[in-house]
Amino acid sequence: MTKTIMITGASSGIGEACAWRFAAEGFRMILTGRRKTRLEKLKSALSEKHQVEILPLAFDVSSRQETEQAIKELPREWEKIDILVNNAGLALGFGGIDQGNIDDWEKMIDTNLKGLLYISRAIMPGMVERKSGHIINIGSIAGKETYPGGNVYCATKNAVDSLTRAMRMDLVHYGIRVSNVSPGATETEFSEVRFHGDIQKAKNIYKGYKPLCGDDVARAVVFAATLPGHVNVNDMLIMPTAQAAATIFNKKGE
Ligand code: NDP
Ligand code: 8X3
Repeated sequence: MTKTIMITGASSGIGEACAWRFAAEGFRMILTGRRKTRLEKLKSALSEKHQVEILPLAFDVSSRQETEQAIKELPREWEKIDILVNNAGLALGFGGIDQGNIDDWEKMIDTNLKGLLYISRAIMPGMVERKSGHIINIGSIAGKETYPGGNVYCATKNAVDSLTRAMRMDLVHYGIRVSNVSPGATETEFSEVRFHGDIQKAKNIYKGYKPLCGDDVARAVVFAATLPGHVNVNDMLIMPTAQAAATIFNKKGE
């Protein structure tokens, strides 16, 4: 039977790349994000190329009320979600913690941490009831290593790492798989968002080396999702070849 996947944050970057890869594999997909027009456009483009059913669903994962309502109001034929990719997330700011913007902190915590929890809490009971399912959390190198200026973003991704392990322990009894896919530098809209729309600053992050692209990460996510049911990818850290650690790059291409 065709599996149903929900990808949060599918309106750009890694989430959108996952949508293309999963569409090519024939999955039915619920694609979420706040930007409804983007999701509608993606649905049209995907349906034109691949004969798959797609439900675009616009809501803000950082709002508990919006998230609970969106899941509660899913049409009956979309209620059974086999795979959840918790991808929606963002970094805001890249400076010293003593000067940190508290609104930015709250947005990162509300989205990357609380948002992931809200959506998972709404989806997990169905998986438990069916005794099957797969949750794939998108972590980050920032969850493995803390780097200067990364402070609160790193803390949220550390929390994703920790929650992935916690979910695996609590859900193992129901045959549910839980994976963490943690990318290094990936060129998406991520840095543009982090620098509050400063495109030049964002471009500089990826200068002098070849970063990952969304599709590089999507391949890893699809790999984890399509392994036989008795195999679980616990943790996958994927980096550009030119990146050895959070702040160590080979920028000889500069
Ligand atoms: P993008 O900015 O390109 O994509 C982020 C996605 O998250 C968008 O689709 C955005 O949709 C969605 N999103 C953000 N906030 C919310 C919200 N409150 N509610 C619903 N959706 C939201 O960045 P990436 O693709 O790079 O980021 C995807 C994930 O990968 C994030 O969790 C990020 O932390 C992680 N990551 C990124 C890396 C990188 O270097 N790029 C490396 C490691 C991890 P919309 O704006 O429409 O709501
Ligand atoms: C995004 C990668 O290194 O900018 O999670 O934190 S990094």
